[in-house]
Amino acid sequence: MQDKIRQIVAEAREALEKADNTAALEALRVQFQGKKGSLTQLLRGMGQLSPEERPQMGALINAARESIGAMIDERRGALRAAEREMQLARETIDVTEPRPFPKTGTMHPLYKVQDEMIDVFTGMGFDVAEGPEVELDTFNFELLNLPKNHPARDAQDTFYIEDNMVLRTHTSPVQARTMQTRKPPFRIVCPGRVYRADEVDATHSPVFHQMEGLAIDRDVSMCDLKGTLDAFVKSVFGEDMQTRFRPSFFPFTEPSAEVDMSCMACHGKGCRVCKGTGWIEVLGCGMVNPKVLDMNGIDSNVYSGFAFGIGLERIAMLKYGVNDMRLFYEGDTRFLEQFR
Ligand code: 2U9
Repeated sequence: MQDKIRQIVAEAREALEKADNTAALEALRVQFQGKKGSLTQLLRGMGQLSPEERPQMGALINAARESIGAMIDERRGALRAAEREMQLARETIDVTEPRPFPKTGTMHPLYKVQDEMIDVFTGMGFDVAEGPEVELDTFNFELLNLPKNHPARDAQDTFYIEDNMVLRTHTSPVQARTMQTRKPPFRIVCPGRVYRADEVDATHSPVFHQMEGLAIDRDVSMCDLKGTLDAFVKSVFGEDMQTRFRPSFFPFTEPSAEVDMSCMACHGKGCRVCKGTGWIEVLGCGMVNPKVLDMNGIDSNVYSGFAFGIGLERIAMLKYGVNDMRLFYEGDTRFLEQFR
């Protein structure tokens, strides 16, 4: 029987060395230590031994059982460590491995221009003011000296929401609202989206962007207007730019003017871009019509002001040499990437 016990322990040692995963190990534990296992069988056979031999054999079987148990524990420890090692190796991530950078968005050219213009005007003491895109007829037209039968109010140009409510056709209502809420002196620029019922082409869109400005104080003159807009053109297009002011007409300003700058393509010599004139039109402006001041609660006997309107698309097209406005709205990344 002693030989049998030694043989079982030797078999167990050999089998355990071959067990290469914890499931195989569990099967061996059952085989050697379970209720039907080889050592249990030996214990059961002890009845055939003499009473003197029994305690000695019992002790030997228990010692064998303990030694197999210790071997199983040791092997389990080793297998678990190996399995953990493999798992760690499998799940390891090399955080230093170089990856292609994910594509990031870019600042849209229109908003780059808008930001730059805001910087220029805030640098000259202007605040930024905003207002609703859905606007009352009163603020969009009436208070800007655009009475009911004025051609600019034509249904062809204006998106009506209700009888007395429109999508603003310019950002001028923001200035009208500001005149009614702020006490002069003040200087504001009003950037934002505006809407006109235009067909889409290279220079028109039913939604476009403007930045209008308004400065109100005592003794504001055409000189202040010219100096401000000349500085704006020089900041955005270059210090060597010249400006000229041509008489024009707007209902909300009197006198009114359109501002040209020297053609950036030919520096005033005359080319295709400026149709041979050497000048490019950039914006409109004027002294605020006294009627408009009074309608909006500012005493035209005490205060005067200048105003201007700039189309952002036009500035961005001239600045970046874009010849079709639709490129700004199509979201083609090949176009947009160029402004990174
Ligand atoms: C108030 C008083 C005066 C705003 C002005 C213009 C001239 C102008 C155009 C430029 C290109 C519109 O986007 S565009 O087509 N605008 O020429 N805008 S003066 O004058 C105001 C506004 C509000 C209360």
